[in-house]
Amino acid sequence: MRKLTLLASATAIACCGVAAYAADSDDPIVIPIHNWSSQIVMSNVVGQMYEEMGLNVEFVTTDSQAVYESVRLGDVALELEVWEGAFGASFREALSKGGLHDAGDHDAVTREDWWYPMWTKEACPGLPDWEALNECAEVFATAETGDKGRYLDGPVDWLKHGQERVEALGMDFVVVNAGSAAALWAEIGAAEAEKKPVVVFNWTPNFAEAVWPGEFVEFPAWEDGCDTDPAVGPNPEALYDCGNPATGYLKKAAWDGMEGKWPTAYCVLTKISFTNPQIAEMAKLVDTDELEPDEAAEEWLAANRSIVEPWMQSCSA
Ligand code: TMO
Repeated sequence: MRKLTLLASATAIACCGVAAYAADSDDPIVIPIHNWSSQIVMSNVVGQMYEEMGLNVEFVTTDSQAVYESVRLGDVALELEVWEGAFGASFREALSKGGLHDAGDHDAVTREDWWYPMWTKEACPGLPDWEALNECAEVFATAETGDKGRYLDGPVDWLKHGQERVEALGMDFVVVNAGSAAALWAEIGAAEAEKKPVVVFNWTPNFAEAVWPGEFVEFPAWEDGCDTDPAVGPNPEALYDCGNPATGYLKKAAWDGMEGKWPTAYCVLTKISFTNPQIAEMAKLVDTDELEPDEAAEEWLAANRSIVEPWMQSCSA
């Protein structure tokens, strides 16, 4: 009955009839939620799409690295934002163990790295070059970091290896991990009034690019193996002596059992492909407009029916 009611009320997919989704299990599709806004909103968007299709959905908050083990074991059904820079290594490791697979790329091109708001360049004109940044280390010094510069890295579970990079490249910086994404935005916001130079972890697509013009620091370019083979990168004895990929992927991942258990939901997952502006907008609805993630998802979906309906319809026949 629940499926019938929900489908009848979902005018957008009235074309497709109830039988279209009957093959999917009634068990909840468990969708993992992490600690940055676009991923939380995107997960709610897709959860709401599944609910429109009459499927049951459950959200669980999980660690953003451990989740690949959870997908592999089928404890969660999928992951909607596999960022190459932060999660490529955990994703590849889980792939090699088996149980999850690559469910396709989003259209979005991603970058995650050391970043500064543009006013920082006045104090350190050689930016964005990393060696110029290092020569300016003292302009980023705080009481906490002595004569070294402060770099505010992301929360520890994003595993950015900031400390390893500082050591591998011999930089005069102290790496401090933010407790949350919100702490990164607070650091930039607090520096803004006096145009204080700051360097923090940031990424794109994100809401921040519309609020604070800025640039990524240019480190030695990423090469495959920089995180596994010391010979890769400028320091022959160290890992992590490269920047993150400057044109990284954003993938979806699925539990191998998802297709058999929820064939329609799986089909929709493979069609989903969000763009940079769409993902930045998802983050903005929470980080700038201060909506709750489920409300942000409702608003995003209402404004983007023409994007999502074809994905749902193409899986209903
Ligand atoms: C994984 N993140 C987008 C926060 O860098």
